[in-house]
Amino acid sequence: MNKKPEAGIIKNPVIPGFYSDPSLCRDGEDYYAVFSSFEFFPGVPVFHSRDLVNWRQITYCLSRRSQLELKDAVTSDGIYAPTLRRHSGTWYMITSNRCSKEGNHFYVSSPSMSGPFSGPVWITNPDGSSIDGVDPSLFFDEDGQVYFSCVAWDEHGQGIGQARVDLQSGRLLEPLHIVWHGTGGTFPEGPHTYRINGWYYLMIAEGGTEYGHKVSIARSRKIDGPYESCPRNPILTQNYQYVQSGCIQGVGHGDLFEAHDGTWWIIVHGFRTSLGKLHHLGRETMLAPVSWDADGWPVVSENGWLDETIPLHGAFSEAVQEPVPGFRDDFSDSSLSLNWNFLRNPDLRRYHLQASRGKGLALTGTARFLDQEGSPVWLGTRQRHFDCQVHVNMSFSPGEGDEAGLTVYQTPEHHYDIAVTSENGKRVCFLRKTVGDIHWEGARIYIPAEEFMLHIRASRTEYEFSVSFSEGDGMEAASLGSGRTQLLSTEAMQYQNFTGTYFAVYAQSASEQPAPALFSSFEYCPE
Ligand code: 6LW
Repeated sequence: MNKKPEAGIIKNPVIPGFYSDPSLCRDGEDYYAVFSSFEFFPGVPVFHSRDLVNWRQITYCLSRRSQLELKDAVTSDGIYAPTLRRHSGTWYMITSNRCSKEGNHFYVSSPSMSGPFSGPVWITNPDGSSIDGVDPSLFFDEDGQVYFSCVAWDEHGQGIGQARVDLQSGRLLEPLHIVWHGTGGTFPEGPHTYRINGWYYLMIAEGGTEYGHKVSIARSRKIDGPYESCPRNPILTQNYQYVQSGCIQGVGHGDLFEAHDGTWWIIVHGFRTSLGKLHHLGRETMLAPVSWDADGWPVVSENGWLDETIPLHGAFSEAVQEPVPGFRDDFSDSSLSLNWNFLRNPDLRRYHLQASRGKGLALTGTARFLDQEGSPVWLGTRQRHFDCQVHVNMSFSPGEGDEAGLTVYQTPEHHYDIAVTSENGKRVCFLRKTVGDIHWEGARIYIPAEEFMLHIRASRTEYEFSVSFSEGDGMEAASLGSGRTQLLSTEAMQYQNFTGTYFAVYAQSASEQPAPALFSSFEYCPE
């Protein structure tokens, strides 16, 4: 049970679930934040808040295929680390599409954060060639110059590249040159430049996005440096030697900002461990207060740590952080709510909203299976709470080779599915677990009813799967088995994994004429 929220407290994460690489920009008392979205579509979710602790999604920056081509995105490819900035009444969101053939870094813009955002403007070298690296950022200087920065390399290794850019054309006005290599931690990345009290501050992430991730900062009187490292670097990190289940780890990649009341804050990502050193919900967004020491260096949370509970202050001291709610969808709207994502660019002919008497979602499977990349017929929502339940109402009369159901999905190699299919002419349901190259299938349960419900109950350590249907005058319920959260954790993956678990409905079929599966409702309930 959720306890009654207390006023004046930040409970981290402020944006739970897979919302990583946060960047924040303010317009008066309105705060907007954007996040990485990798191979999921639409891309770059936008959240809004007026009190820093209650955040609600308002749109996506990238909602058209012409802005976001993900055809060639492998797992954890696609859209990396965005930066959000506002200049002369226009919002700019700059990011990288790691799998695009058109370029790498690009920005989209809009006069309103509700969008729609423009088509992509690709950032290029002065000779028009594409710029490698990740984590692009924009900085609008007081003299009207605009600076682009991102991860770059020179003979000393990885560092932060910077160059003036002509925003209209996206062309750099000079070659990218490294202005800081960081403090010596691995992977200096995630740069953001700020002009504060006559200094240029360059804040970066270091240490890699895992245990030992950190935030470091340097400053210079001149934008091109030389940059002097803060003597207290890193200004934020967790001590990973003392990992306890549930504690926050991997803190880094942030954005610093001054609130409308003159208080300072940092937004970063980190993750909550489920069991020992394991996390499966992805990197989540955290908030911490910032003060300035006598030498003009920022101090995060007084101790350079990110605590789970931190007092709010300034204009926010009375704010009450409400628990993140669940949702129920009966798919009766003509468009999908912001809760939903596709895997890469969907073939919308396979998804029918309002499919039965103005409600329900009908999915028609293809031969693209969940174990493959590409775009399986899949509609997912992020798991945002360790303890939660998912209930799906479904009707399905599968032919041989047709399958549909509900999955807890991390990657093509790591997912647990409740599969409904036809075997020997009978509708059956079973649990399938895919973990790396291990495939396990549970006992078949015969489902006599055309309409039935699939259920997942999640805890920190376990997912439990079951099916229920009406039988005669009563309800039958059968357990299908359980799966460990551990084996869907980022740490269990063979390849780099930047995302978090989703709950998704799906359909797949080996048949030429697949039968559609109707999902009449989907419910996500935090416990
Ligand atoms: C991103 C990098 C990082 O490009 O992870 O934690 C990478 N930081 O800055 C993917 O999110």
